[in-house]
Amino acid sequence: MPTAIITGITGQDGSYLAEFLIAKGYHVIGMVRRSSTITFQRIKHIQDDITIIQGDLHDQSSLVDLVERYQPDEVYNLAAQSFVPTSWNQPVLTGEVTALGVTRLLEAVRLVNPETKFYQASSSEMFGKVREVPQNENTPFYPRSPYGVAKVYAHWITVNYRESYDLFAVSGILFNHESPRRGLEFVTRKISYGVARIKLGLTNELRLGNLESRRDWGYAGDYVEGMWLMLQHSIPKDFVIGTGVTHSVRDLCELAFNHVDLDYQDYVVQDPRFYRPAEVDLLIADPSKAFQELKWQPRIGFEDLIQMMVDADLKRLALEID
Ligand code: NAP
Ligand code: G4F
Repeated sequence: MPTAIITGITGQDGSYLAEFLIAKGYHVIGMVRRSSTITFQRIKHIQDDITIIQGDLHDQSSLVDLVERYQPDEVYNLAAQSFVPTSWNQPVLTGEVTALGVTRLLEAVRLVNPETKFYQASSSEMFGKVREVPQNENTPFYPRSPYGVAKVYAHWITVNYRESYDLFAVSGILFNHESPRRGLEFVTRKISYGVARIKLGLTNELRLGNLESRRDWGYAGDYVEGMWLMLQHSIPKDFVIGTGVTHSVRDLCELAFNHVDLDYQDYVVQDPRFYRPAEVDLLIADPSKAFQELKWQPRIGFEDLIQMMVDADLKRLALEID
Protein backbone atom coordinates (compact mmCIF):
# COMPACT_ATOMS: atom_id res chain seq x y z
CA MET A 1 0.00 0.00 0.00
CA PRO A 2 1.67 3.29 -1.05
CA THR A 3 1.61 6.17 1.44
CA ALA A 4 0.90 9.78 0.50
CA ILE A 5 1.03 12.89 2.63
CA ILE A 6 -1.31 15.71 1.63
CA THR A 7 -0.81 19.18 3.09
CA GLY A 8 -3.95 21.31 2.75
CA ILE A 9 -6.20 18.25 2.98
CA THR A 10 -9.00 20.34 4.52
CA GLY A 11 -9.08 22.56 1.40
CA GLN A 12 -11.02 22.04 -1.81
CA ASP A 13 -8.28 20.20 -3.70
CA GLY A 14 -7.04 18.29 -0.68
CA SER A 15 -10.45 16.72 -0.18
CA TYR A 16 -10.76 15.59 -3.83
CA LEU A 17 -7.17 14.33 -3.93
CA ALA A 18 -7.68 12.35 -0.73
CA GLU A 19 -10.78 10.67 -2.20
CA PHE A 20 -8.88 9.92 -5.40
CA LEU A 21 -5.87 8.39 -3.62
CA ILE A 22 -8.03 6.33 -1.24
CA ALA A 23 -9.78 4.84 -4.29
CA LYS A 24 -6.32 3.97 -5.69
CA GLY A 25 -5.47 2.07 -2.48
CA TYR A 26 -3.17 4.63 -0.83
CA HIS A 27 -2.70 5.16 2.88
CA VAL A 28 -3.47 8.88 3.02
CA ILE A 29 -1.94 11.07 5.72
CA GLY A 30 -3.53 14.50 5.95
CA MET A 31 -1.59 17.31 7.57
CA VAL A 32 -3.85 19.85 9.28
CA ARG A 33 -2.94 22.97 11.19
CA ARG A 34 -4.22 23.45 14.69
CA SER A 35 -7.29 25.66 15.00
CA SER A 36 -9.78 26.36 17.76
CA THR A 37 -12.66 25.03 15.68
CA ILE A 38 -12.85 21.98 13.45
CA THR A 39 -12.13 22.62 9.77
CA PHE A 40 -12.99 19.14 8.50
CA GLN A 41 -16.26 19.91 6.62
CA ARG A 42 -14.82 18.82 3.27
CA ILE A 43 -13.30 15.56 4.56
CA LYS A 44 -15.74 14.40 7.21
CA HIS A 45 -17.15 11.73 4.85
CA ILE A 46 -13.68 10.12 4.52
CA GLN A 47 -12.31 10.85 7.99
CA ASP A 48 -12.27 7.16 8.93
CA ASP A 49 -10.22 6.32 5.83
CA ILE A 50 -7.36 8.77 6.42
CA THR A 51 -4.84 9.54 9.13
CA ILE A 52 -4.93 13.13 10.30
CA ILE A 53 -1.81 14.67 11.81
CA GLN A 54 -1.16 18.18 13.07
CA GLY A 55 1.52 20.22 11.35
CA ASP A 56 2.03 23.65 9.88
CA LEU A 57 4.02 25.01 6.94
CA HIS A 58 5.35 27.66 9.33
CA ASP A 59 6.95 25.01 11.52
CA GLN A 60 10.00 23.15 10.22
CA SER A 61 10.18 20.47 12.91
CA SER A 62 6.52 19.47 12.46
CA LEU A 63 7.28 18.80 8.78
CA VAL A 64 10.44 16.80 9.48
CA ASP A 65 8.58 14.72 12.11
CA LEU A 66 5.76 14.04 9.69
CA VAL A 67 7.99 12.80 6.87
CA GLU A 68 10.16 10.82 9.28
CA ARG A 69 7.21 9.12 10.93
CA TYR A 70 5.30 8.10 7.80
CA GLN A 71 8.12 7.69 5.22
CA PRO A 72 5.71 8.59 2.41
CA ASP A 73 6.14 7.55 -1.21
CA GLU A 74 4.55 10.82 -2.33
CA VAL A 75 4.06 14.27 -0.79
CA TYR A 76 1.45 16.62 -2.27
CA ASN A 77 1.95 20.18 -1.07
CA LEU A 78 -1.45 21.81 -1.49
CA ALA A 79 -1.39 24.00 1.62
CA ALA A 80 -1.20 27.74 1.00
CA GLN A 81 -2.72 31.09 1.76
CA SER A 82 -4.60 30.75 -1.52
CA PHE A 83 -6.96 33.75 -1.72
CA VAL A 84 -5.45 36.44 -3.95
CA PRO A 85 -7.04 39.57 -2.34
CA THR A 86 -5.87 38.47 1.13
CA SER A 87 -2.32 38.46 -0.18
CA TRP A 88 -2.37 42.27 -0.39
CA ASN A 89 -3.59 42.55 3.20
CA GLN A 90 -1.24 39.85 4.53
CA PRO A 91 1.72 39.83 2.15
CA VAL A 92 4.26 38.64 4.72
CA LEU A 93 2.10 35.75 5.92
CA THR A 94 1.44 34.84 2.28
CA GLY A 95 5.18 34.78 1.62
CA GLU A 96 5.85 32.74 4.76
CA VAL A 97 3.31 30.02 3.94
CA THR A 98 2.88 30.03 0.18
CA ALA A 99 6.56 30.62 -0.64
CA LEU A 100 8.90 29.72 2.25
CA GLY A 101 6.61 26.95 3.49
CA VAL A 102 7.50 25.04 0.32
CA THR A 103 11.21 25.27 1.08
CA ARG A 104 10.57 23.96 4.59
CA LEU A 105 8.72 20.96 3.21
CA LEU A 106 11.32 20.33 0.50
CA GLU A 107 14.02 20.47 3.16
CA ALA A 108 12.12 17.89 5.22
CA VAL A 109 11.95 15.57 2.20
CA ARG A 110 15.60 16.13 1.26
CA LEU A 111 16.85 15.51 4.79
CA VAL A 112 14.65 12.55 5.68
CA ASN A 113 14.17 10.65 2.43
CA PRO A 114 15.19 12.17 -0.92
CA GLU A 115 13.50 9.24 -2.72
CA THR A 116 10.09 10.72 -1.83
CA LYS A 117 8.22 12.16 -4.81
CA PHE A 118 7.07 15.75 -4.31
CA TYR A 119 4.21 17.67 -5.93
CA GLN A 120 3.98 21.46 -5.67
CA ALA A 121 0.65 23.24 -6.33
CA SER A 122 1.77 25.95 -8.72
CA SER A 123 -0.71 28.37 -10.22
CA SER A 124 -1.69 30.10 -13.46
CA GLU A 125 -1.70 33.26 -11.32
CA MET A 126 2.09 33.21 -11.92
CA PHE A 127 1.46 34.21 -15.57
CA GLY A 128 -0.30 37.36 -14.35
CA LYS A 129 0.06 40.05 -16.99
CA VAL A 130 0.37 37.39 -19.63
CA ARG A 131 3.35 37.42 -21.98
CA GLU A 132 1.65 35.16 -24.52
CA VAL A 133 -1.75 33.62 -25.27
CA PRO A 134 -2.42 30.79 -24.48
CA GLN A 135 0.01 30.02 -21.64
CA ASN A 136 2.16 26.89 -21.60
CA GLU A 137 5.04 25.51 -19.52
CA ASN A 138 7.53 27.87 -21.22
CA THR A 139 5.52 31.10 -20.93
CA PRO A 140 7.46 33.63 -18.79
CA PHE A 141 5.91 34.60 -15.46
CA TYR A 142 4.72 38.13 -14.61
CA PRO A 143 2.85 37.81 -11.30
CA ARG A 144 0.41 40.57 -10.33
CA SER A 145 -0.21 39.92 -6.63
CA PRO A 146 1.85 39.02 -3.56
CA TYR A 147 0.20 35.59 -3.90
CA GLY A 148 1.45 35.27 -7.49
CA VAL A 149 4.93 36.37 -6.46
CA ALA A 150 4.98 33.80 -3.63
CA LYS A 151 3.89 31.06 -6.04
CA VAL A 152 6.68 31.99 -8.47
CA TYR A 153 9.21 31.56 -5.65
CA ALA A 154 7.60 28.24 -4.69
CA HIS A 155 7.69 27.10 -8.30
CA TRP A 156 11.38 27.89 -8.79
CA ILE A 157 12.48 26.46 -5.46
CA THR A 158 10.80 23.20 -6.50
CA VAL A 159 12.64 23.26 -9.84
CA ASN A 160 15.85 24.15 -8.00
CA TYR A 161 15.59 21.21 -5.56
CA ARG A 162 14.99 18.91 -8.52
CA GLU A 163 18.09 20.22 -10.26
CA SER A 164 20.30 20.61 -7.17
CA TYR A 165 19.49 17.39 -5.32
CA ASP A 166 18.00 15.21 -8.03
CA LEU A 167 14.66 15.03 -6.19
CA PHE A 168 11.57 13.82 -8.03
CA ALA A 169 9.97 17.22 -7.43
CA VAL A 170 7.42 18.64 -9.88
CA SER A 171 5.16 21.64 -10.21
CA GLY A 172 1.65 21.41 -11.60
CA ILE A 173 0.74 24.82 -13.06
CA LEU A 174 -2.99 24.55 -12.56
CA PHE A 175 -5.50 26.99 -13.97
CA ASN A 176 -8.58 27.90 -11.91
CA HIS A 177 -10.56 24.88 -10.83
CA GLU A 178 -13.81 24.93 -8.97
CA SER A 179 -16.48 22.73 -7.42
CA PRO A 180 -19.33 22.81 -4.92
CA ARG A 181 -16.55 22.59 -2.28
CA ARG A 182 -14.92 25.85 -3.39
CA GLY A 183 -14.50 28.48 -0.66
CA LEU A 184 -17.32 31.06 -0.61
CA GLU A 185 -14.94 33.96 -1.27
CA PHE A 186 -13.85 32.79 -4.76
CA VAL A 187 -15.88 34.24 -7.59
CA THR A 188 -17.48 31.04 -8.97
CA ARG A 189 -18.78 29.97 -5.58
CA LYS A 190 -19.69 33.52 -4.60
CA ILE A 191 -21.87 33.61 -7.70
CA SER A 192 -23.38 30.12 -7.36
CA TYR A 193 -24.18 30.76 -3.70
CA GLY A 194 -25.50 34.26 -4.48
CA VAL A 195 -27.73 32.94 -7.28
CA ALA A 196 -29.14 30.26 -4.97
CA ARG A 197 -29.85 32.81 -2.23
CA ILE A 198 -31.59 35.12 -4.70
CA LYS A 199 -33.63 32.28 -6.19
CA LEU A 200 -34.78 31.25 -2.70
CA GLY A 201 -35.74 34.84 -1.83
CA LEU A 202 -33.00 35.29 0.82
CA THR A 203 -31.46 38.37 -0.83
CA ASN A 204 -31.97 40.49 -3.94
CA GLU A 205 -28.49 41.53 -5.02
CA LEU A 206 -25.00 40.18 -5.63
CA ARG A 207 -22.07 42.57 -5.30
CA LEU A 208 -19.05 41.74 -7.45
CA GLY A 209 -15.85 43.37 -8.70
CA ASN A 210 -14.41 43.24 -12.21
CA LEU A 211 -16.81 41.43 -14.57
CA GLU A 212 -14.49 41.56 -17.57
CA SER A 213 -11.58 39.45 -16.33
CA ARG A 214 -11.31 36.08 -18.00
CA ARG A 215 -10.31 32.72 -16.57
CA ASP A 216 -9.86 29.16 -17.78
CA TRP A 217 -12.18 27.41 -15.31
CA GLY A 218 -12.25 23.62 -14.89
CA TYR A 219 -13.54 21.08 -12.36
CA ALA A 220 -11.35 20.39 -9.30
CA GLY A 221 -12.26 16.68 -9.30
CA ASP A 222 -10.65 16.34 -12.75
CA TYR A 223 -7.53 18.30 -11.84
CA VAL A 224 -6.43 16.15 -8.90
CA GLU A 225 -5.95 13.27 -11.31
CA GLY A 226 -3.44 15.47 -13.16
CA MET A 227 -1.47 15.90 -9.92
CA TRP A 228 -1.25 12.16 -9.42
CA LEU A 229 -0.35 11.48 -13.06
CA MET A 230 2.60 13.89 -12.79
CA LEU A 231 4.05 11.82 -9.95
CA GLN A 232 3.57 8.58 -11.93
CA HIS A 233 5.47 9.94 -14.97
CA SER A 234 8.86 8.37 -15.66
CA ILE A 235 10.60 11.79 -15.61
CA PRO A 236 9.99 14.64 -13.14
CA LYS A 237 8.60 17.51 -15.22
CA ASP A 238 6.27 20.47 -14.79
CA PHE A 239 2.90 20.51 -16.53
CA VAL A 240 0.15 23.02 -17.28
CA ILE A 241 -3.32 21.73 -16.43
CA GLY A 242 -6.36 23.58 -17.79
CA THR A 243 -9.16 23.30 -20.33
CA GLY A 244 -7.93 25.62 -23.09
CA VAL A 245 -11.20 27.58 -22.96
CA THR A 246 -11.68 31.00 -21.36
CA HIS A 247 -14.77 32.88 -20.11
CA SER A 248 -15.37 36.24 -18.45
CA VAL A 249 -16.86 36.73 -15.01
CA ARG A 250 -19.79 38.32 -16.87
CA ASP A 251 -20.30 35.07 -18.90
CA LEU A 252 -20.24 33.19 -15.61
CA CYS A 253 -22.97 35.44 -14.15
CA GLU A 254 -25.11 35.09 -17.25
CA LEU A 255 -24.87 31.31 -17.21
CA ALA A 256 -25.46 30.90 -13.47
CA PHE A 257 -28.51 33.22 -13.38
CA ASN A 258 -29.95 31.79 -16.62
CA HIS A 259 -29.80 28.35 -15.07
CA VAL A 260 -32.49 29.39 -12.58
CA ASP A 261 -34.41 31.53 -15.14
CA LEU A 262 -33.16 34.88 -13.86
CA ASP A 263 -31.37 37.76 -15.62
CA TYR A 264 -28.06 38.66 -13.93
CA GLN A 265 -28.48 42.32 -14.94
CA ASP A 266 -31.40 42.63 -12.49
CA TYR A 267 -29.26 41.53 -9.50
CA VAL A 268 -25.52 42.03 -10.04
CA VAL A 269 -24.07 45.27 -8.67
CA GLN A 270 -20.47 46.20 -9.49
CA ASP A 271 -18.77 47.28 -6.29
CA PRO A 272 -15.29 48.88 -6.38
CA ARG A 273 -14.56 47.27 -3.00
CA PHE A 274 -13.94 44.05 -4.90
CA TYR A 275 -11.56 45.53 -7.48
CA ARG A 276 -7.92 44.50 -7.07
CA PRO A 277 -4.87 46.80 -6.94
CA ALA A 278 -3.53 44.90 -9.97
CA GLU A 279 -5.63 42.50 -12.02
CA VAL A 280 -4.91 39.37 -14.03
CA ASP A 281 -7.08 40.11 -17.07
CA LEU A 282 -6.86 36.95 -19.12
CA LEU A 283 -5.86 33.38 -18.45
CA ILE A 284 -6.14 30.55 -20.95
CA ALA A 285 -4.17 27.33 -20.80
CA ASP A 286 -2.36 25.44 -23.48
CA PRO A 287 -2.56 22.00 -21.80
CA SER A 288 -1.32 20.06 -24.85
CA LYS A 289 1.76 18.68 -23.06
CA ALA A 290 -0.46 17.17 -20.31
CA PHE A 291 -2.87 15.81 -22.95
CA GLN A 292 -0.04 14.11 -24.83
CA GLU A 293 2.38 12.98 -22.14
CA LEU A 294 0.06 12.33 -19.20
CA LYS A 295 -3.00 11.34 -21.25
CA TRP A 296 -4.89 13.71 -18.97
CA GLN A 297 -8.18 15.26 -20.14
CA PRO A 298 -10.77 17.42 -18.36
CA ARG A 299 -14.12 15.64 -18.22
CA ILE A 300 -16.48 18.38 -16.98
CA GLY A 301 -16.92 21.52 -19.08
CA PHE A 302 -17.67 25.07 -17.94
CA GLU A 303 -21.48 24.95 -18.33
CA ASP A 304 -21.88 21.67 -16.47
CA LEU A 305 -19.52 22.87 -13.75
CA ILE A 306 -21.42 26.10 -13.06
CA GLN A 307 -24.79 24.36 -13.19
CA MET A 308 -23.50 21.71 -10.78
CA MET A 309 -22.38 24.42 -8.36
CA VAL A 310 -25.66 26.35 -8.51
CA ASP A 311 -27.68 23.14 -8.03
CA ALA A 312 -25.53 22.12 -5.05
CA ASP A 313 -25.98 25.51 -3.38
CA LEU A 314 -29.73 25.46 -4.01
CA LYS A 315 -29.93 22.04 -2.39
CA ARG A 316 -27.75 22.99 0.56
CA LEU A 317 -29.65 26.22 1.27
CA ALA A 318 -33.04 24.57 0.86
CA LEU A 319 -32.06 22.03 3.53
CA GLU A 320 -30.90 24.82 5.86
CA ILE A 321 -34.20 26.67 5.44
CA ASP A 322 -36.26 23.52 6.17
P1 NAP B 1 -7.92 26.09 -0.27
O1 NAP B 1 -9.27 25.49 -0.41
O2 NAP B 1 -7.80 27.53 0.13
O3 NAP B 1 -7.09 25.19 0.77
C1 NAP B 1 -5.88 25.64 1.32
C2 NAP B 1 -5.42 24.64 2.36
O4 NAP B 1 -4.18 25.08 2.91
C3 NAP B 1 -6.38 24.46 3.54
O5 NAP B 1 -6.43 23.09 3.88
C4 NAP B 1 -5.70 25.25 4.64
O6 NAP B 1 -6.05 24.81 5.94
C5 NAP B 1 -4.25 24.94 4.34
N1 NAP B 1 -3.29 25.85 4.97
C6 NAP B 1 -3.26 27.19 4.93
N2 NAP B 1 -2.24 27.66 5.64
C7 NAP B 1 -1.59 26.60 6.15
C8 NAP B 1 -0.44 26.44 6.98
N3 NAP B 1 0.25 27.47 7.45
N4 NAP B 1 -0.05 25.19 7.30
C9 NAP B 1 -0.75 24.13 6.87
N5 NAP B 1 -1.85 24.21 6.11
C10 NAP B 1 -2.26 25.43 5.74
O7 NAP B 1 -7.11 25.95 -1.63
P2 NAP B 1 -7.39 24.98 -2.90
O8 NAP B 1 -8.29 25.69 -3.85
O9 NAP B 1 -7.73 23.62 -2.42
O10 NAP B 1 -5.95 24.97 -3.58
C11 NAP B 1 -4.96 24.02 -3.21
C12 NAP B 1 -3.59 24.52 -3.63
O11 NAP B 1 -3.57 24.72 -5.03
C13 NAP B 1 -3.19 25.86 -3.02
O12 NAP B 1 -1.80 25.84 -2.84
C14 NAP B 1 -3.55 26.87 -4.10
O13 NAP B 1 -2.76 28.03 -3.97
C15 NAP B 1 -3.20 26.06 -5.33
N6 NAP B 1 -3.95 26.39 -6.56
C16 NAP B 1 -5.30 26.40 -6.53
C17 NAP B 1 -6.00 26.65 -7.71
C18 NAP B 1 -7.51 26.66 -7.74
O14 NAP B 1 -8.07 27.17 -8.74
N7 NAP B 1 -8.18 26.10 -6.74
C19 NAP B 1 -5.29 26.89 -8.91
C20 NAP B 1 -3.90 26.83 -8.88
C21 NAP B 1 -3.23 26.57 -7.70
P3 NAP B 1 -7.35 25.37 6.75
O15 NAP B 1 -8.50 24.50 6.33
O16 NAP B 1 -6.95 25.20 8.17
O17 NAP B 1 -7.55 26.80 6.32
O1 G4F C 1 -12.19 33.46 -8.05
P1 G4F C 1 -11.05 34.39 -7.87
O2 G4F C 1 -10.89 35.02 -6.55
O3 G4F C 1 -9.77 33.57 -8.33
P2 G4F C 1 -8.28 34.01 -8.77
O4 G4F C 1 -7.91 35.33 -8.26
O5 G4F C 1 -8.18 33.78 -10.24
O6 G4F C 1 -7.39 32.94 -7.98
C1 G4F C 1 -7.75 31.56 -7.93
O7 G4F C 1 -7.19 30.91 -9.03
C2 G4F C 1 -5.74 30.90 -9.06
C3 G4F C 1 -5.33 30.16 -10.33
O8 G4F C 1 -5.22 31.09 -11.40
C4 G4F C 1 -5.26 30.18 -7.80
F1 G4F C 1 -3.90 30.10 -7.82
C5 G4F C 1 -5.73 30.93 -6.58
O9 G4F C 1 -5.32 30.23 -5.41
C6 G4F C 1 -7.25 30.99 -6.60
O10 G4F C 1 -7.75 29.68 -6.45
O11 G4F C 1 -11.15 35.57 -8.95
C7 G4F C 1 -11.29 35.33 -10.33
C8 G4F C 1 -11.58 36.63 -11.06
C9 G4F C 1 -10.59 37.77 -10.72
O12 G4F C 1 -10.20 38.42 -11.91
C10 G4F C 1 -11.40 38.73 -9.88
O13 G4F C 1 -11.03 40.11 -9.99
O14 G4F C 1 -12.87 37.10 -10.66
C11 G4F C 1 -12.80 38.50 -10.46
N1 G4F C 1 -13.86 38.91 -9.55
C12 G4F C 1 -14.86 39.78 -9.87
N2 G4F C 1 -15.63 39.98 -8.80
C13 G4F C 1 -14.01 38.54 -8.28
C14 G4F C 1 -15.13 39.23 -7.80
N3 G4F C 1 -13.31 37.69 -7.49
C15 G4F C 1 -13.73 37.50 -6.22
N4 G4F C 1 -13.06 36.61 -5.43
N5 G4F C 1 -14.81 38.16 -5.71
C16 G4F C 1 -15.54 39.04 -6.45
O15 G4F C 1 -16.51 39.64 -5.98
